[in-house]
Amino acid sequence: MSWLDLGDDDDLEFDEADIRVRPNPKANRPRTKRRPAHADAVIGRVLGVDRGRYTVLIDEDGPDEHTALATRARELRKQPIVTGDRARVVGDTSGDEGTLTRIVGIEERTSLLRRSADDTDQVERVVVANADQMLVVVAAADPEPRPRLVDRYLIAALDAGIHPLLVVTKTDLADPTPFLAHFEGVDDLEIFTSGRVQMPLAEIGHRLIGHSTVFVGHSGVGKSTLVNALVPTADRATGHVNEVTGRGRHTSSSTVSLRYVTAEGRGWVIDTPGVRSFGLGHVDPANILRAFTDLAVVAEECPRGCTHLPDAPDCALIEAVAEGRLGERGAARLDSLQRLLSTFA
Ligand SMILES: Nc1nc2c(ncn2[C@@H]2O[C@H](COP(=O)(O)OP(=O)(O)O)[C@@H](O)[C@H]2O)c(=O)[nH]1
Ligand SMILES: [Mg+2]
Repeated sequence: MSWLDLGDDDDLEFDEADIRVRPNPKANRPRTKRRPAHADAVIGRVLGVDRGRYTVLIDEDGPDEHTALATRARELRKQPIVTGDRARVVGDTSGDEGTLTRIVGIEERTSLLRRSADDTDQVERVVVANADQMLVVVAAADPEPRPRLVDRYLIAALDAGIHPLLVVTKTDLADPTPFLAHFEGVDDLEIFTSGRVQMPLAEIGHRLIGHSTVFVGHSGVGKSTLVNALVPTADRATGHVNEVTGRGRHTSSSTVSLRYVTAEGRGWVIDTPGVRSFGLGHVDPANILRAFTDLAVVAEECPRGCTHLPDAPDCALIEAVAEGRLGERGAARLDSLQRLLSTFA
């Protein structure tokens, strides 16, 4: 493997590949680090990380734009550096073969997408930095769509201040309508559908311009297939889902930033490996209800401090469902919400 190869390492599971850090007491705020005295440092965008080596884009949009391979300075200790970070690098930033530059710090982040292994686990894993959009990718079939996993992504996005979008792939295999009914009441959620012969590339592409969009979703849903169609030079590995383990084989296991370019403008696309779970142990429970915009409106009538759990007295949500005002879908949505909330109770 060449130095500049970001490498799709098939053996590396995402859970091992990404970075563990201590819980962040200021849960919603991206962390800042003191700025070391490296006056000669230049800023590079971290495009990807592979076994302790970072590929950084130097002189972004400038006349000398190029990538360089970087290592991290020891003084950074365990501070996570992830795809999307704006790194301060020193030393040989030429990117010439055999050179290695050094990351000495990270610029303040505008956002930080995190997840935990499960909802009770406070140890968080950093997925991507500085994204302002999240494209949640879910397949109409193969693998079966899981509304609750999508709920989780939406919550994580809202919690991180990232605008979510949803695309349902593999509509050639199954009708996405029953699955989409789950999200009917969610305000402002733009939804795309995509199939083998008809991918909404222009529509999704239009949304990518001027943004940094992280593609998330279960392994095998078609994230990398979409990325390859949007960014023809991407060459991301795509593959099949193992029927037994549900894990992708020969699929992309690293998180990589790729540039989306059209005559209309440009943006950044971040392809991530699939995860089976997306724990919300780091999320402020108050942000969970926010992801259920349809229910949040009704919950305004709840008593102060209402838990919305099945035993909550005078809960406006429970009453509305009991009176049939929210329909079957509303009942299912409340069930989803309660399952999520109960893990935090
Ligand atoms: N039938 C069908 N298969 C698809 C579609 N999109 C992707 N696939 C297939 O699904 C498998 C997994 O795709 P991949 O892009 O690797 O998924 P990822 O793990 O989310 O990146 C590959 O075999 C793709 O060819 C689609 O719209 N329809
Ligand atoms: Mg992939």
